[in-house]
Amino acid sequence: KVNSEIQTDIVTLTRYLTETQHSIGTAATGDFTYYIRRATLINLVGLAGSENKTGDEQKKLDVIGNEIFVNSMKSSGKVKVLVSEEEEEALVFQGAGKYAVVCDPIDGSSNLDAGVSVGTIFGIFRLDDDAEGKAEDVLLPGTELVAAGFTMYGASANLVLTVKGGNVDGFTLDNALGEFILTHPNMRMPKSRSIYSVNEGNSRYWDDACKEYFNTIKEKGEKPYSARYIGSMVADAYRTLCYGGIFAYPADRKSPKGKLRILYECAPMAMVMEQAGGQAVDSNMKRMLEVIPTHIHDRSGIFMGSYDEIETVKKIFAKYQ
Ligand code: AHM
Ligand code: MG
Repeated sequence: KVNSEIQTDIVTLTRYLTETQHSIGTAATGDFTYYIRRATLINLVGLAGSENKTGDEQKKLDVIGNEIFVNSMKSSGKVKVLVSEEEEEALVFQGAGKYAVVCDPIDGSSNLDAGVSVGTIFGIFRLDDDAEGKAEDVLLPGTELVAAGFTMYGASANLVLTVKGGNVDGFTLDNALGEFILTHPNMRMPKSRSIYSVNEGNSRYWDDACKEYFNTIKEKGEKPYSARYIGSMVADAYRTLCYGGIFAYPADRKSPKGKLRILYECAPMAMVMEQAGGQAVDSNMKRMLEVIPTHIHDRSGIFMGSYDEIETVKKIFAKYQ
């Protein structure tokens, strides 16, 4: 007798990418598929390995994580331009690569010593065929991303991935198999949920619109919101994706441009949020995916999360504009 409880039709990341590639249609070359598989897996393995061997301070792990990411992108032969949070300049690789990759190799690294979840954020642009390969090639709005996502190395290793025009799908690493398994297909964010996530220690620097919004959700609703702030964007974003609510890192008087980086923190997360049914805007209430950086490491304020919650933010900010 076959036990119907046992899942026999497992979708691994490899299978998923092969199948998605078909559905993308004739424009798909397979290059992108190859890139993701390499990037996520190799980076993850490298991260775990180096942590065990060195047990070293967070700075070192940042550097190691970055080197692993850079080397895997370089050796793929598919990437022409790479922007990493850890590299001052954009890296340009020789060869026939058609893609530009933007990444934060270990986001949330200031939390590493405390065992808090960290992760890798990434976005992928397809370059024009005649692109020379320079930093300016990636000064693009997030609407140009062909794919984006992030990993989170926590109680389990999770990978969230979205391809332009597609769903947001969640995978969990099966350590025994060494494969990411599709465990959260078509992740949809609840339209609203009473959870807010912001570094409230900065509230004295906030502008009046920002103060009013957070006061409103704490003081004026039927019941107060729950506060949840991990201080590691991948973890706060993952929770927001699963449960709903809002995550914000507003621009303020101390950081007039915000803290988080447009290319490899804000834009990829905004793409994930939107494709899961949520929204993401900057501190001027402009759609985050339409913000164009003028420099690869430019920052922005960001508000992202459940659709209705961002509508409320916009309404309150409109009074002050
Ligand atoms: P990092 O890329 O140097 O790790 O900085 C980004 C992190 C995010 O993960 C997190 O949302 C934010 O910085 C937390 O900042 P703060 O400590 O100011 O609240
Ligand atoms: Mg970061």
